[in-house]
Amino acid sequence: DRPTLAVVGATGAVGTVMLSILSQHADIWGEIRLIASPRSAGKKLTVRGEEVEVVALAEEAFEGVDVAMFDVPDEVAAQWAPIAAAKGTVVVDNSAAFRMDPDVPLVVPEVNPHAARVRPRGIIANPNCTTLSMIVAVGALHAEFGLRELVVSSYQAVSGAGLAGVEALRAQLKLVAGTELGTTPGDVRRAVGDDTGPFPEPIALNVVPWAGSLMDDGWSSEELKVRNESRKILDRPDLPVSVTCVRVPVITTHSLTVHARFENEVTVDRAHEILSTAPGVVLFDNPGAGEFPTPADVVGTDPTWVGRVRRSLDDPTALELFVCGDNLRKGAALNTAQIAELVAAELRGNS
Ligand code: 2RA
Repeated sequence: DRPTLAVVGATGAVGTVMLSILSQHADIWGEIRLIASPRSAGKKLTVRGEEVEVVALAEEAFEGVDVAMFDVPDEVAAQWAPIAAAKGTVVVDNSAAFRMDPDVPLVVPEVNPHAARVRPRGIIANPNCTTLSMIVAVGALHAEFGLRELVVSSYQAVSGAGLAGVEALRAQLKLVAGTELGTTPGDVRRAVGDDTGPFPEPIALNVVPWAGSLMDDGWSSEELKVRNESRKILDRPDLPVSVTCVRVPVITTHSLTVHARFENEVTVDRAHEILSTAPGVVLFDNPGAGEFPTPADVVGTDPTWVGRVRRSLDDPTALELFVCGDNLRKGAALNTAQIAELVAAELRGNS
């Protein structure tokens, strides 16, 4: 008997990618049940080439469900994941509600698959898309060289802020297209108007050094997530991690620059060997030929792409990298699906 899967939040930006991934992956699921807010109940969505009617989020919706993938706001996950888990469903949750709970593993199948088996609350958390866009590459280097410190800057796509982020960029691009804007202070802001969508500043023709909400001492919630989640996934609770998160006018695919310092001296040749053989990583690093990853080419693909690998000029134990990952695929839906597939394999093994 193949396990039953539920997709909770099937109609959102990540949910849509989730359904296409489920249609592309080996068909390991029996029933796939689609669950969303009562507002979306009754809608029909296509998965595995079949139309499936969305049912409303309710306790009964989890009846007979073996694994449920959640992509809903934090407060909805905080309320409903324990309800599903109490019914015996293993929940794979893509919100921030449980990521730092010591009784909830935070899993990236290429880095710490073993952690998925120990889940006292019946919940497994999926990391934030910014952490996920770099951690597969960083994890592979850590396994060989042993990390001592990470310094990271992100260049985050607007779809990280959901469909509202995509709509805001598209609307703003229309307002500035074909103009000479971007040459005097405030001209872009005046053209875009006061409604900048989910971003605190215009995002067209601009970069915005902010993602998430304000935390202590000027840090953003997104920056603290990348720090805390990287430490948990790599099982290095004291790892020094410093992060600056920046939003850029890209629809989908987060990029990051990474300064990674290791225990001993490193070489670019060895880093290239590791990255070119690590599962889930593509090394694309030949700047002389103009070859490095950019969101325009990476969007829609599964792997973490790495380029611009250099040894730090002033520190032979450190590497500089440029990393790109599709924030809706590996950054969200794909990693969630991979975790669900790990659980399915485990349930099959136990039955
Ligand atoms: C963002 N990482 O890009 C966030 C979404 N989880 O805004």
